[in-house]
Amino acid sequence: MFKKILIANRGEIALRIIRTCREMGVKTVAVYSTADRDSLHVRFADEAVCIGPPASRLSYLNIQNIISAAEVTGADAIHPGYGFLSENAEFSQICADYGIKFIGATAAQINSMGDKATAKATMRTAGVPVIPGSVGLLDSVAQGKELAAEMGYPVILKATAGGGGRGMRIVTKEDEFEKAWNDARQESGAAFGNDGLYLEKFVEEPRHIEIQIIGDQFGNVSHLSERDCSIQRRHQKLVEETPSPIITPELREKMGDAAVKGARAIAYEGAGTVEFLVDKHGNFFFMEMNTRIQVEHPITEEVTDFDLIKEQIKVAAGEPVSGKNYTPKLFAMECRINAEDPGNGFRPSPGKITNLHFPGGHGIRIDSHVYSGYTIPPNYDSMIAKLIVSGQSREEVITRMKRALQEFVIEGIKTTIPFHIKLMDDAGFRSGNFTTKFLEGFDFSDL
Ligand code: MV4
Repeated sequence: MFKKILIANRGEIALRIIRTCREMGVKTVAVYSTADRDSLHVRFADEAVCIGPPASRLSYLNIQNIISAAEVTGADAIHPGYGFLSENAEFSQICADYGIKFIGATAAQINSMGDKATAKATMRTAGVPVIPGSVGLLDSVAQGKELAAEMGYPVILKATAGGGGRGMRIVTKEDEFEKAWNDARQESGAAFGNDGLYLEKFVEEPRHIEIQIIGDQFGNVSHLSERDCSIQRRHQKLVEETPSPIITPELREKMGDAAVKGARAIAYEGAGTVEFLVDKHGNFFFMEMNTRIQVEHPITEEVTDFDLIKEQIKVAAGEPVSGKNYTPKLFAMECRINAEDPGNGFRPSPGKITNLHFPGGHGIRIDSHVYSGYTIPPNYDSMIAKLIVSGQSREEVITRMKRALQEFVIEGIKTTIPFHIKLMDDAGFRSGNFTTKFLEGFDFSDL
């Protein structure tokens, strides 16, 4: 087992990792920017090293400074959390070159899933259902149009370097194809330095359902069932839940097997997520694979009683996974509490928290790094807490979530709490019958 893990992250996930390290008897090193001097991850880690000024590029993305911090403190592993360097192949490789274990995917695995057209081709070859479309990148507008005519409109052009909706264009008829092609190429070239595009049949009103997997160094892969992440606004997830209201035990087994098959095909090591779109007929298609621990991992932990960070650390240290799969024993839901004003286009609302009270009681978990008197810096992600609720049924979870949201006090800044309270009362949400378009029709004006 590792003696000392450096956590190359901040905020709630840095704290989350420190907590598990403590339980495992592993020492921790926090790194922090000058904007985060007063953060809890700095206080709760065994050691802390300042790695630069507030701008992420100069601190949490500064590979040299982070490697130096690991060398100076004698850390034998680095946990990257999510975001920042968690899916950076170069960083994974540099850690390996320095003899520091990167608690995450190898550079080869990150690269193979980071290029979306390649990822899709890999999954297709492995026998995982993929969305009908081009095999690999498109060579020309003409080829794209020909394929689109064959499949029938609407279709969607996607950037191979994309993800999270950037460089993506829906095309509803042939007249629009060329402009969409040019726009998507331009946007992805500017954003990613890679303008490769691939084409898919557009799946209308899908659900976004992902399977949590974990693989070890011996080729074993287990899955831990699904998370339903259909409640998103502009590709930002706001609520996640498990089990999915639309997943039957049969579909769970099929999607779980597909995810495991895909992960085995790349000898995947560590925690990962295989994202699927599920259409209204219950057909599912591979979309992307995330080679990191995700924000919403706690809902899976609550329903499977499995500490995913602990398992990540164990497999990185060379321990095997069981190879058996886990099905939900409970229901769980997470509301992301962001320092944003939901009544004003979710505009960021950084600043000082003048008064804070966390809800409590049975079935409540809060993963957060904030405290009363804490100032949220404007430089980073606006998520300040995750309210994770578990219970015996979806109805119980929603009732408990609403109660917890009403008990939550955060003063001095705007938060997404009023949005979540309204959502918990929404008949469409409560029915469980919604798609990724759900929030497009939501009235935020009275929040
Ligand atoms: C799609 C799609 C429909 N059909 N692909 C959005 C982000 C990126 N990861 C892929 N996305 C989508 N791909 C096909 N062939 C619809 C979306 C999509 C979406 C997916 C999941 C959750 C929310 C979404 C919101 C808009 C579009």
